[in-house]
Amino acid sequence: NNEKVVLDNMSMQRALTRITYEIIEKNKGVNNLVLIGIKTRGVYLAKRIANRLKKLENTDVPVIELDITNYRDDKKEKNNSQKVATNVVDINEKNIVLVDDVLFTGRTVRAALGAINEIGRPKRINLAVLVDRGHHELPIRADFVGKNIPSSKDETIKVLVSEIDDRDGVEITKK
Ligand code: 3GP
Ligand code: 5GP
Ligand code: MG
Repeated sequence: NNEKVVLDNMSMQRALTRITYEIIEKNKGVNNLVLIGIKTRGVYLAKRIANRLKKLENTDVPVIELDITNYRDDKKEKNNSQKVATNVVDINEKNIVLVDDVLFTGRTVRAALGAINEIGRPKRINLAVLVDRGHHELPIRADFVGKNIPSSKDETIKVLVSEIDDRDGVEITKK
C-alpha cells in the first residue's frame, strides 16, 4: 500500500472553508459572484463552496457546471455530449471563480477559459483549486489554493469527494 494521506476529511473541510473566506474577502462580498465548477470533481467542490457562502453571507451563488472534455488540445477521446455547460446563468460583467480539483499542466483551465468566453464576458475570472501539484506548462496559476503538493510526474493525486467517492480526502500514490 503506497497511499499517503495528504489531506484528511477535516483538513479538506478546513481548506474549503478558508478558500470560501478568501473568495468573500477578494470580492468584498458575494454580489456579482458566479462559481463555475469543472466536471467532475470541480463541480462538487464548487457546490461545497456555494453551501458555505450561503451560510456565511446568506446568498445563493449560482454554480455553472462546465464539461471541457471536447475543448482539450491534448486529449484524443472526445465525448459525444454536445453540452459544454449546464445551469448556465448570465455571466456578463460577473466576477467568476473557476473551481477545479487539481491544477497540473494548466491545459484544462485554458480550455475552460475558452469555453467561458463562449458563454459571456465576465468582469474578472479567478481560479480556485483544491490541489496545485505543480508541473504547469502554461502561464496559469491559481488565486485560491487548498494545498500545494509538489509531486513527481509518476505520482497521482487522488481527490475524494463523498458525493461520489466513499469519503472526503486527498491522497498521493505512485502510479
Ligand atoms: P475528475 O473528472 O473528477 O476531475 O481525468 C479523469 C479523472 O481522473 C479526473 O477526475 C481526475 O481527478 C483523475 N485523475 C487522476 N490522475 C489524473 C491525471 O494525472 N490526469 C488527469 N487528467 N486526470 C487524473
Ligand atoms: P491539467 O489540465 O492542469 O494538466 O490537469 C488538471 C485536470 O486534470 C484536473 O481537472 C484534474 O482533475 C486532472 N488531474 C491532473 N493531474 C491530476 C492528479 O494527479 N490527480 C487528480 N485527481 N487529477 C488530476
Ligand atoms: Mg478535474
